[in-house]
Amino acid sequence: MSKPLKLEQTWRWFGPDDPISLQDIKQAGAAGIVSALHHIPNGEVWPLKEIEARKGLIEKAGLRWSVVESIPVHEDIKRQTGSYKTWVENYKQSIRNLSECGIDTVCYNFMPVLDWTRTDLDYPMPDGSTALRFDETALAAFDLFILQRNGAKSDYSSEIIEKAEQHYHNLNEESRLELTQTILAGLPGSEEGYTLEEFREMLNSYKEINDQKLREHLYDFLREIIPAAEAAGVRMAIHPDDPPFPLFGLPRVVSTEADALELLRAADSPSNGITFCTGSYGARPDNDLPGMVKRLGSHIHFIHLRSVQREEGRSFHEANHLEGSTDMADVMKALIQEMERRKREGRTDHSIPMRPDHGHRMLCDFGQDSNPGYFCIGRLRGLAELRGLEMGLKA
Ligand code: DNO
Repeated sequence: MSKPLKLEQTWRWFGPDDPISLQDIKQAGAAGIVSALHHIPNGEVWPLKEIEARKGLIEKAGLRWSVVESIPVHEDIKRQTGSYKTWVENYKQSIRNLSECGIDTVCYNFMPVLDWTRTDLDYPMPDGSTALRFDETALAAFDLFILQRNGAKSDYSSEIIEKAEQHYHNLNEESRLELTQTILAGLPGSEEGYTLEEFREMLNSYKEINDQKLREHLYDFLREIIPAAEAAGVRMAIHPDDPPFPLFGLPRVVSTEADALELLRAADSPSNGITFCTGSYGARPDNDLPGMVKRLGSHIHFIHLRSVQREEGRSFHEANHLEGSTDMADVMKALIQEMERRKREGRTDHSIPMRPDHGHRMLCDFGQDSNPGYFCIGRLRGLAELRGLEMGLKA
């Protein structure tokens, strides 16, 4: 029997240490799990035994391990330094091992040094919930006056520098430390955290790598792993840069529709795909989200649905899933059309896995320890709204 034509509702589970249990996730109505072996060091092969153990836990709860998010890409691969060739071979082996266990979708990213970046993890919303926020002034204050990065000044306008200086002076010691921790300690899912000194060293190691070089390194990586993924029947889904513009003078190469197109062309294969993250792409007003679904749709292997409210300049905060700057109904319509198209073409992957990405901290989330952005009630609300939106649009 063919699968019903609807997005596969999934939920990110950080593994046995996640304060939100698989039983909780079942009650949220998700059927698929998005998970990763966070304990395996970056670069190492994911052993079959470990994959099977995680899969066993998920299946025992009556759920399915739908997507791996993520197999991290070692910094050596992004810089083409050190043992990067070994890490690439290991990456291919991890893909094959996942395939052997029946797991066929893998999310990853190619952001140098930091995975996603925010400056505030508890930004108060008018209804009493809190949101994640990226404030470009706070980021510049950190860069210019806490990190004191060489050459940072040339990356900002004089207006931002002035505002950042003011911002910095208004912060007490504790708030400066908190800002530093928020940016450097590593948000959930990012496997690395740094001290200020380590961070300076990491930035320094990218001194010679400009946008063009990082692109070449990404495309070289794709030309290696995509054929291996195709042979194993695994779909790779690259996550966009979050936020989708350069930070700390580092190059960014997965921020726009043009970037996505270019990387898809670099290794022409059905296995070369994208994670369509409406929150990350949506932080740029020049990314036309429904249009991207129409044009890149056949390569969308995984979907993160959330909406950001764009503020002045490059700042934004995360809105409720159906609010903010993204017209989620338009995005959903385009996704439904993409699923219908796949079905007509006889593709078996028409139920594209989707997860509600992030969510406000609300209600009893305040009494519970959890990963920033990954609270239970906020995501439960998001998933419920998105599920209703999809059903309503199909009615
Ligand atoms: C943040 C996540 C990212 C994502 C990675 C994918 O909430 O969307 O950490 O998992 O960038 O590799």
